[in-house]
Amino acid sequence: MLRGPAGAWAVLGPLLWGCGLALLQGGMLYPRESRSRERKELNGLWSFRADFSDNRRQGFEQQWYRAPLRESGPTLDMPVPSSFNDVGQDGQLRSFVGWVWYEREITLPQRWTEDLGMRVVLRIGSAHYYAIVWVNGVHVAEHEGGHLPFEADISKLVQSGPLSSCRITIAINNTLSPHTLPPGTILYKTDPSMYPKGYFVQNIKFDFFNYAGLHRTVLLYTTPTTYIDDITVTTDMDQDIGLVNYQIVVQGSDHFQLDVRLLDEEGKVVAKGTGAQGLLQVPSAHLWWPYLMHEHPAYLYSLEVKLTAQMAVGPVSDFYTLPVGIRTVAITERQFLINGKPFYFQGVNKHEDADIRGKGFDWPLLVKDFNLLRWLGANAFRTSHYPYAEEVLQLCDRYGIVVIDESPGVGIVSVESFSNVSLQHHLEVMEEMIRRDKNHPAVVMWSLANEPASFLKPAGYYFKTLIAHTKALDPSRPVTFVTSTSYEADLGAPYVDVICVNSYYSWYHDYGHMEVIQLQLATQFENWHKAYQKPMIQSEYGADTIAGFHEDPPLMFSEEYQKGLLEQYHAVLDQKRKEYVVGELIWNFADFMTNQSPLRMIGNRKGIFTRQRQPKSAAFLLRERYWKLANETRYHQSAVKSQCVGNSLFTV
Ligand code: GCB
Repeated sequence: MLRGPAGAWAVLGPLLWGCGLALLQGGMLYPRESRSRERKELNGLWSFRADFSDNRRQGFEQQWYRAPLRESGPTLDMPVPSSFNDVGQDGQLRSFVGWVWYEREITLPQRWTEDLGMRVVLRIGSAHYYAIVWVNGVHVAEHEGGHLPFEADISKLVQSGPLSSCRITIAINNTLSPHTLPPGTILYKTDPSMYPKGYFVQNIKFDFFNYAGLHRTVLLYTTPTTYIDDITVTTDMDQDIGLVNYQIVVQGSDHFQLDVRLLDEEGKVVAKGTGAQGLLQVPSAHLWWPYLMHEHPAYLYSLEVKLTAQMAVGPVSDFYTLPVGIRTVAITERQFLINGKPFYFQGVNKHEDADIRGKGFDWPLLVKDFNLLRWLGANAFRTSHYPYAEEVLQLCDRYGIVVIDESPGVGIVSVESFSNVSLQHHLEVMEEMIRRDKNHPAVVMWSLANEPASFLKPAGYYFKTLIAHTKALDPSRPVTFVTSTSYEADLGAPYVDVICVNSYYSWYHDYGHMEVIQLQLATQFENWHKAYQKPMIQSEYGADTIAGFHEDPPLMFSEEYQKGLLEQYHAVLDQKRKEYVVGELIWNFADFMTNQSPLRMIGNRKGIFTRQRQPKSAAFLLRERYWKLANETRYHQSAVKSQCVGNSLFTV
């Protein structure tokens, strides 16, 4: 990828990817059922206990993992997936900082504990922030980072003797430090006239509530002991021939055979291959197009991988099927190209956030959000400010919603958070994130951070190193970070492919003066473009709005003000998108919870939908705009018509 015509990338991409792949050790394939694989979700009620002891270490001192948690003291019922903060009535638990303990007793199918040819894996989708895991009191895994999955092979443990049940204990700590992602600090308040002994608070420099707990599915899955560990797919086009490069990593044996088939949506085999790597050619390929860019967006093929190995016990097979979208991504000085055509990000920033469940994964909420996105005519979002659940990206693949996939690098504002210790962790997080998300056609760009203090001296080296590493891991996608530093002072900007800028004109300054927005925004774009000649995205803009507040003439916090502010931005975006601006992402899709502060009225209210997903007036404004934008571009026409008829949403 990167600068220059898509054609150059067609030649270099597959070769470069080969180099990148070598850097990633071990796979993190999404656990799918197949003829050789089973899965057992452990969602539901877990036992829970927060360690309120002064040093928060009583659980370790008393080894709560050695016996059922209820024997250590009183426990609560805690739903998984969910944040623990908002499900109860206890204010102290809502703002708890330290170790919490989760436990679940499960029964395993007899075969799983007896068949030594079977591998049993415990997978935790997300535990915020640091997690330690024991099975029947035996330590099996530790993981740092709240937004990416981790696994433990527990076969030996569960197959070591007759077992009727199995106890999983997970201790999770939500304490942040200057070196975690996101960073945070613990502040001890020592004035005895104001605070009790040992009083502390956690300070954060990001604008969302630090929800914690088991936020995504916890599950067990099986594979044979010789198994498909990882698959990497990159795609390209040569005329109308789709090119699918694949690389497969097998664990458990060096002697195996791999058979690969690519099936279209009708189930017809369109290409076949053998071996651990290869190039599949698909004549007259259906491309993966974004929503509203084609009458059949989001076309997905299925890559069926079959592994056969000769083991002492006889032949063993493993099967895994990966959805594959054939598409290309490239940029020029002024454009973001998908399949060689200019793509305009008309979308939103989101959060994983909702009433009661906090950041807990929830299918109804997810489906509602995707219905709203399509109702809006949005074709893209940024996973502000951390990687979202894998199921979210799967729906993006299926619906053609393009994703800027962001790491949890939010709130990097102190010199300490640019240190080598922090950089090392950030490099590892990018490895985990790319390992998990590399095969999603919807993901078209990596974002490394949001609004870091990129004017600080160490920021130049930090971002140069981080971006180089990310590109080495995945040369097939552009890389960015989202800035709010001025174009003259930003030391990381020289290294990004696309300039993403957040600005809040007439919100965080010039309060109420919407008349200055157009001048200030035009100046912002022109300065950045003159300095860098790179495509630009307005990655945030917006205004807090309390649904139901009306003021005419518009006043801040009213629905009229939000609409008015957006319209001022749109006037400039409409000029600059004809030049080098390639996208606009509203802040925010929906209202969300934050820390308490006099600047936040029960959370951030910049949503165009409320936290309960009801529209404010601005949602209708954006909807009109996005459908108009889709309508404007010629090659959109038939797509828009068919979407409109299909969804009965819009009359052309
Ligand atoms: C920003 C941040 C975002 C905040 C938003 C706001 O620049 O990137 O996390 O929530 O502004 O509303 O202040």
